[in-house]
Amino acid sequence: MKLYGALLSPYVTRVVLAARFKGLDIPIVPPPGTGLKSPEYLAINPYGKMPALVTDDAVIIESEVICEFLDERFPEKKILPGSDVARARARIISRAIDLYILPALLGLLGQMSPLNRNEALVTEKRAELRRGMDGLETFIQADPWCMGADFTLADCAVVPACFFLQKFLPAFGVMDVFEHHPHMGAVWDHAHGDPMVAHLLSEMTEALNDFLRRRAANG
Ligand SMILES: N[C@@H](CCC(=O)N[C@@H](CS)C(=O)NCC(=O)O)C(=O)O
Repeated sequence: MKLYGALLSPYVTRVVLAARFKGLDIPIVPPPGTGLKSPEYLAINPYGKMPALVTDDAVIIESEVICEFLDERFPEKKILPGSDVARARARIISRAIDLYILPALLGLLGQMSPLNRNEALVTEKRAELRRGMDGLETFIQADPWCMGADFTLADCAVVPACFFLQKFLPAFGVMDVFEHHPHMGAVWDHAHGDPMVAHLLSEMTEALNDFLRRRAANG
């Protein structure tokens, strides 16, 4: 198996967390050719997005679908909880990250520089993000993980989102990112004490610093 992608994507790192939790060592490889929109990669994922998982018998795209696929194919250590209601709630959290958090956050990424910022867009995206986080807060148990004692699909989605919230919101004057969302903040704090998750967070920090260094060097 291999996973096309990079650690700077919250969608890719969702899958990496799921795979590592399950004890799967899946190499992460960059898209072939000139990148995500190369003919070679579009033949793998026609949407030209990462991640894409390639196995001996299939190509699976969409991070949440990949996580669920891995959980079914390698069921020894599950990332989906045992009861139908708990599974639905874990999926709600994961879906809410995709629908109500990451689009707003990614919308803000283009507005990082205060010099040429579209303030109306920033206000709109921040309000969208606030609504997304308010909703998510009602589903996260933070006891200590999103769904309680066990690390699940929900944490695989929430932890990378927290990483990027924490890295980018201060640029918009939000210093205490989880001030109004203590459950999300508690999961984020707990994540740092988990060796497997903490290791990925340090890899993500390294990848982000590397990206920022290269961007600065290229002007
Ligand atoms: N719904 C997709 C979203 C994947 C996605 O948007 N990935 C971004 C990287 S963070 C990407 O590949 N963007 C490139 C593009 O949209 O052109 C998933 O969950 O896998």
